[in-house]
Amino acid sequence: MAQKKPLVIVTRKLPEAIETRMMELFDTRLNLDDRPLTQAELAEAMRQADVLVPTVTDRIDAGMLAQANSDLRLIANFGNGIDHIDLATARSRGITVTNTPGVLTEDTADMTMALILAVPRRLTEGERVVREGRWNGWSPTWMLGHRIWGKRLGILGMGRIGQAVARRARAFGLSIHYHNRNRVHADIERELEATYWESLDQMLARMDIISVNCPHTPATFHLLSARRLELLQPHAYVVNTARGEVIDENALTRLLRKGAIAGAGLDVFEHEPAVNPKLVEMDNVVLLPHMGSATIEARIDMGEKVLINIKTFVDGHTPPDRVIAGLL
Ligand code: 8YV
Repeated sequence: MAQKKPLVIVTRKLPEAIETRMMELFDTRLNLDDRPLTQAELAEAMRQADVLVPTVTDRIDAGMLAQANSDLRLIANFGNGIDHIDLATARSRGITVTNTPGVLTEDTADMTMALILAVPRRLTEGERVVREGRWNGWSPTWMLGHRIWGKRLGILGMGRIGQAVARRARAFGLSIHYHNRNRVHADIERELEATYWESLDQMLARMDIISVNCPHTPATFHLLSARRLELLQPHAYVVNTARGEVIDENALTRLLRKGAIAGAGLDVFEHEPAVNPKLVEMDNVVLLPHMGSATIEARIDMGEKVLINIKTFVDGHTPPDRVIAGLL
């Protein structure tokens, strides 16, 4: 007799090819109008699903996990970061969590590089001038930014994405510095001509541009605290395509306003989708709505990973992207 298909509840609209395959493989409930679930709706999904496919917009804390029915054995996250899921509680309840690493590395690194270029070269500021009809013609001393070539880039988090950023940055003449929980392999350091800083404080005080590329974990929450941000040189720029929570956003805003930091490029925010209104007022800040992995290719690859993780799990095997608490 054919086995009963597991009920998979997907919390957001996914690329159509992924949804179609999901429907073929499992008893699937989609969210076709893409409205984010309320906490009450998410709790209801936890009570019904055998497998939940959430995204970064779903907060799955201990209280939410307590709602799960006993058949919910897998949370197959659509996305790499899993800071919105209480991993320890999930594990204690016997729920496996998977993510989608590797397939959004290059796109996120591209977006990081785009911000590294956009902020010092005043890209969006110039674009606004043209669009708003405020351009009165070329001038030798107007709209001057700062050169990228020859500057020092300090990468905070030298994992897959950090390394992909470093490769791009080298082509733009930046010298690579990094701080990471663990020093990367000597071959990688050599390839990237990267300088390792065991002391984050020491690195921050010496860089021209800082790029945040580490995950948000309890250990990295406000890693760029007010005290650390104050170590930056006044001509330094900060770029973040990782997680807003890694930077104390209020402190960053305050230091940008008083000119203690030259500018920032932010794709992620501490209280997404809310953005500090003071940041919106500033010309030296480029703001993006969490689009680091927003390519159709990445989103399809992420979906494929979700499908593989679910299928291997329901077939009784360890899914390839099982997240192990404490290993992040
Ligand atoms: C995703 C991300 O779009 O994967 C991540 O960690 O930050 C994003 O690029 C999002 O998480 C999807 O859930």
